[in-house]
Amino acid sequence: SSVEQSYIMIKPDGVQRGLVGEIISRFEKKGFLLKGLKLFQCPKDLAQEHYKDLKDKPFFPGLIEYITSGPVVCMAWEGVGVVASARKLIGATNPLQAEPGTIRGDLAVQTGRNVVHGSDSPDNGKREIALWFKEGELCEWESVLTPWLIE
Ligand code: YYY
Ligand code: MG
Repeated sequence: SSVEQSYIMIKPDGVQRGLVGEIISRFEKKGFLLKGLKLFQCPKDLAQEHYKDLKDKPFFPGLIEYITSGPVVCMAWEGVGVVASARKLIGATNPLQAEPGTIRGDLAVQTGRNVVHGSDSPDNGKREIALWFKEGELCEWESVLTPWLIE
């Protein structure tokens, strides 16, 4: 795998339930690099653009209502293979099917309240980070831990 970026978002239920620190910790502890972070009330048009591939699904209106129902935590995480790895850390879309040890498996019950989003491909990682963050909101920095994580 190569160095990639993934857009990870704590959804309004994760914020309301006080799971922000817990969820951020999972990505920090794994060893990924945080490049962007903000608390954000998402406007409807942005939610619709983010989930545009799902616009014909019956659950789409409810999904948009849920995502815009309160603040979300927007994050850009970088690392070797971060996109697929983050999807594994997050777990299956339906939390009842998500393995214990995953975020959804440990912390959520229903698909429509599954606490966190993660990009499904490196291209979508780029697209989503560009969609949710403005110029200047990402930080270019190096962690002193990198040599202890990457050979
Ligand atoms: O990438 P992931 O979040 O695991 O699932 P997607 O298939 O991309 O769907 C995005 C989002 O839509 C999902 O996290 C919850 C919601 N959703 C739903 O409410 N009901 C479904 N049957 C499928 C998805
Ligand atoms: Mg998805």
